[in-house]
Amino acid sequence: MGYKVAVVGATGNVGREMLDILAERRFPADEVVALASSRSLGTEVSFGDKILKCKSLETYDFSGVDICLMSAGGAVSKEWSPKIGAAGAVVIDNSSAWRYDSDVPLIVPEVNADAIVGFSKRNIIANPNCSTAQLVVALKPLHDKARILRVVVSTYQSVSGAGKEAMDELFAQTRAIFVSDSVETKNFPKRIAFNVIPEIDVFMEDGFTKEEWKMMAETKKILDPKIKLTATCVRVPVFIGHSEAVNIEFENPISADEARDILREAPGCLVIDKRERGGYITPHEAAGEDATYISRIREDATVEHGLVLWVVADNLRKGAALNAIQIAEALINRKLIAPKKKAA
Ligand code: 11C
Repeated sequence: MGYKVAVVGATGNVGREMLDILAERRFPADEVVALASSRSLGTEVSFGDKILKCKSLETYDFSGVDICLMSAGGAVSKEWSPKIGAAGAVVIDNSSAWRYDSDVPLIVPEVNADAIVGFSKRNIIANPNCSTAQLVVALKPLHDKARILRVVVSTYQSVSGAGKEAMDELFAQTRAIFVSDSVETKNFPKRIAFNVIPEIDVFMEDGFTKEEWKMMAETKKILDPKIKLTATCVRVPVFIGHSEAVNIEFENPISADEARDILREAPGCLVIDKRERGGYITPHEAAGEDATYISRIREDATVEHGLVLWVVADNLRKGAALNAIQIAEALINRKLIAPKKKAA
């Protein structure tokens, strides 16, 4: 007997990716249900070679659902995740609604799969922000080897992180500039085509943005509360794939060669680091892939024990949908969940 899986937010960038990945990985599901708001009732989405018609989240009976993959934003998750969890489904939530709740584990399976056991308090597990997920996959094996003290990260984040309409806006602005039409700005604070914008999510009192704060808070929760991290998050005119320039200070010595060898063996990581023209990965090459790519590994001689890396991943996959499904697989592999008996 397989699982009954509901995907909430099935018409969005991440929801569609969740359906694709469930099919690609042959997730052990007997039934997959696509759910969205009542506005999208009947909208068709693909699941492998099948087409699913979206049902309404508001009227759906979750009592037979085993796993609910949720990617419908923070407000929907705040309202619905506790109700779905109380109905007996384990909710794996992609929003920021529950990430910082001490009763909700925040999981990147390659890094802290053991923390998953804490899910039973609320029946909710949180998926991190996309820029954090790829970062901690790269940091974890280096932390195990040489203890990270401080990280300085600058991100180059694709527009798909801001949703489908933001992707359309980049396309429309690029086209408008080519045909000398007027450029409209709706989803971003400034023009994104042929530009970069150092503002993702809202500003906080200290001048950092919420995206920058999330990277700090989530790295502490997932990896180690002692790690100091400061981030500058920047939106770039790339459709899919987040890139990060990461400067790391360690307590103990670690050479670039050692780091390269460790990362080559590390789960989820793929090292492409040739130290020659084009011998690194760009987001264009990471799009559609599952790995977190690590390139440009070098020693930072300005501190006692320092390294600099370039980290790239598909933000919709490892940064969101893939990580959520890996969490579901971890629940199954650890026998923390079993399919409910379904009415005949
Ligand atoms: C972006 N990282 O690229 C954001 C999207 O907290 O899950 C994901 C926001 C989140 O805009």
